[in-house]
This record gives sequence, C-alpha cells and structure tokens, in this order.
Amino acid sequence: DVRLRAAAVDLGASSGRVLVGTVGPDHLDTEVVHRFPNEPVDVNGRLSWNLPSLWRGILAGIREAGERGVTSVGIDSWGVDYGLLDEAERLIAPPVHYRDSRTDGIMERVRADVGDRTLYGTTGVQFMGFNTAYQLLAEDPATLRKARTMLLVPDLLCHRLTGRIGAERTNASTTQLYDVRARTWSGDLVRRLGLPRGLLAPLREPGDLLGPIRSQLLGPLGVSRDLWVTTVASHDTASAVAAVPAHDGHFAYVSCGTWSLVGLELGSPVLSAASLEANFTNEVGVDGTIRYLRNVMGLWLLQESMRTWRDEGRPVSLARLLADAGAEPPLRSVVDAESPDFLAPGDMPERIRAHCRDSGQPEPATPAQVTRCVLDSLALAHARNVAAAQRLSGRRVDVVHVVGGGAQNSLLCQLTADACGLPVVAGPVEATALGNLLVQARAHGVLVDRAEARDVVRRTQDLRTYEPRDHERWSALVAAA
Ligand code: ADP
Ligand code: LRH
Repeated sequence: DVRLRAAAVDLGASSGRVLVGTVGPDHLDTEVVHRFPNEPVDVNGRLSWNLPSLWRGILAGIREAGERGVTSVGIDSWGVDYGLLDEAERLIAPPVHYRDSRTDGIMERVRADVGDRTLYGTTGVQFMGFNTAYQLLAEDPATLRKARTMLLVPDLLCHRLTGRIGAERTNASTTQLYDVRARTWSGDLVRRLGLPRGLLAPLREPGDLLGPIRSQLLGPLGVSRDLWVTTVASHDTASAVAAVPAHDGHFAYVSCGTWSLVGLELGSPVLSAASLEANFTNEVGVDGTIRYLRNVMGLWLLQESMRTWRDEGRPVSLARLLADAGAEPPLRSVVDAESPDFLAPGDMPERIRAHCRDSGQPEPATPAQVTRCVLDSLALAHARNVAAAQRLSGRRVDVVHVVGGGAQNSLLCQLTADACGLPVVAGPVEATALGNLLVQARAHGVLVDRAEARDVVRRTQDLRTYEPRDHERWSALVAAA
C-alpha cells in the first residue's frame, strides 16, 4: 500500500491552518499541526490581507510538517483576491480583501457597458461585485501600469515558496476573466475591460508538480532535503467539493463555513438565460468538472454577530448560542441570506433586525433569537438553492452533503435536511484541507481518480446522517421565489 505524507495549507476566513496527512488507497489520517489567525488589516484605508503575519504562520506550519516527514505541500484559499507583481516579480501592494468597498459601483458600470449575456456567456460566473475583474478595475491606473503579473493569493504564496509563476485553473475560474467553454483566459473580455493582457499568468492544473521550495527557505524552515510544492485545487471551494464523500453523481453539497456554497457538480456549464437570471456560477472543479453553485452568506452572519456582541462587551460562546437557539421557536423570522447587505464587516445583528423590520417580521432581540434567525435563514437558502440547481441543470439529487466547519453545527444540519426534504450527510469538517491532500496524493500517483479519492473519505472520516423531519413546515417557504 503506497502512501503519501503531505501538508495542506488552507487559508480560511475563520483561521489559517496547516494539516499533515497520510494518504493511501485505504487510508487517510490527518492532524492539524498549526493554526493561526487570518484577520484582515487596514492598509491606507483599505481592508487588506495581513500577508506578513500569514507568511509567518505558513512557514511555522511547514516547519512543523517538515519535522513530521512530509515530502509535498499544497496551498489553497478563498477565490478572487490577488496580488500584483512588478517587473522584478516583487509584490506592489498588499492584496486587498474582497469585503473592502473599493469595488462599489464598478460591476454595475461593466454590466451596462459589456452586457450580461457576453459576461455570463463567456465566463459562466455569477455577478458578484468583488470578482477579480472588478477589483482590477478598481486599481489605481499607475499601479496597473507598473504591474506585470496578477497572481491569486495561493499562486502568490506558491511563487514565494518556489519562484514559479502560474495561475491554477480552479481559482482562475473565479476571476470572471476565464472562458469556461474554451478553457482559457478570455482575451476578448480582458480587451473589452481595458485591462493589460499580459497580467494573466499561464494556466496550471490541480495536480501539477510545481517545484521544490527555494533553497534559501530550506534553512530557515529546518528542512534539509527537497520539499515539493504541488499545485492543488487552490480555490478552497474546489478542494472542499473534491472531498465530498459522495458515491455517485446524484448529490448536492453545501460547503459550509464562512460562506455556504450550495450546488452541484456537473460535467459542463449551464449558461442559459434562466441560469443567468438566477445568478448561478459555473466555477471549475478538479478534472474539468463544473461547480454549479450559489454563494450564500453562510456562518459569516453568525461570526460577525458574535464579533459585534464581543465588541459591545457581551461575549457569548458558540456552544451557548447554538444550545439556546435550539430552544427558540422555529421560523419566527427569516432574512434573505444571499443579500449583499450582509457582505461588509460591521454591526450584523442590527442589519438582520433591519431586514426583518423591512419585511414586516418580528425583530430578533436576544443573541439566541438572532442566532435562530440566522440558522433558519441559512437552511432556507440552502434548500432554495438545492432546488434551483436541480431545476436549472436538470440533474436530480437524493442527498445533500454538508462539509466544512458548519458540519459540526447539528442544528443547522438538521434544519437543512428539514428544509430540503432530503437526508443530509455531514462531514468532513476539514473538507478543504482533505481535498487539498487528496489532489496531492493523485499527483504523486497514490490515488487513481476522483471517485477513489471520495471513497477514501467516505471510508475513513466521521460522517453523520440527518433524516428530514417536518418538511411541510418549510415547503411553501422553499417554493416561494
Ligand atoms: P472557513 O474555512 O471559511 O474559515 P470553516 O469551514 O472553518 O470556515 O468553518 C467555520 C465555521 O464553523 C464557524 O463560523 C463556526 O460557525 C463553525 N464551527 C466551528 N466549530 C464549531 C463547533 N464546534 N460547533 C459548531 N460549529 C462550529
Ligand atoms: C469561500 C470562497 C467562495 C468565494 C468567496 C470569495 O471561501 O472561496 O467560493 O466566492 O470565498
């Protein structure tokens, strides 16, 4: 039984973590060896990535992993954000966080100029104001003139580790500059948006062997031999979907963490007028699959509420909130968990109350009531999108897989099962890091294909099934557009 020992660096919004895993055809064990904060910082008035702090966390994690004998490392993070390199391959400015307001109004202008049919028909990507295309248009023209290469954050970090430049395909597909049918960057869109053509790096596949860690870093890392960086599905959602423990194609997934990414895995994109209208995205997964999904605000609604209560001097633990929310009456009030009003950091309970007020529903007052409203609203958004994805793609599903940190939230998993009227299989919690490891294992010849990778997850990880109850209570709400 051949096995790979590898490290997965996963930069999530709730934390960065480095996992060490051993993967074989019948084996998958993992250990979190380092966890570090991933808090954005203010740089010149812009909400930005704290790259120096992350870099320290990543190096500390790789050092730990090196001591445990890994021979390969892969990096994933969230989509759309990037850094710009100058002629000397130096970073021009810290990457800006997609929750920053610099893109306000830009997408609307581009949609009016270029047209939705062209933008969606080419890229298949949902209209989200923070897509890379709009972020690039928000750059200072002088910065763009200086820039030679745009690298999405995992590619940027891989460049720092190895000196190699490339654009990993799953993450490239989140930029809204990638032609989803031609499977190349869209030169046409880049030209129409007036962006410098040369910015886009050559595409790479998840599973490419990128290169050894630069020798200058080996000393400080305490690693004496070559440690290879392997290109993974560097878009965190693509990695998470690769680790969904499904046994056939008839499944929906909710990659449930800071965001809930709700959808299906398809063989080809859906670019119909109805799909555009519903603003479903067609992002690229491993093996050229399509992740046909919607972004639901996710547990960000709860994280940011908890931050608000903490800042007000009323901290409350997640365990307490979930226990109390379970005792609250169901469906007292629900908000649209896809509304962009919830995107920016700030007072979340107040924004939730405002939405309830404006739609004539009772306003949740206590933290338990706000939490209940968030979980009911998320479950409803999960169910609506599982239904819409099936309708728009013509693919039926008989199970919903919930993966990511939210798989530990048994109330949310049960409510999702109830709202969908389908069984929910919850787990793995670290799906993204597992997907990262599984792609490395395939790259190194340890696993054959996607199905085998999913089998390994199903056979080795703790999974819990929630049967739907009480679906009638939800069905009218789910059916309402
Ligand atoms: P990301 O990768 O975006 O940082 P995660 O997949 O790590 O997100 O999920 C983070 C979320 O998981 C948190 O917002 C929290 O709501 C949820 N979570 C974490 N631990 C627990 C737990 N013990 N019980 C229930 N939910 C949890
Ligand atoms: C989830 C995610 C999602 C993107 C968002 C920016 O972490 O990558 O798929 O839309 O972050």
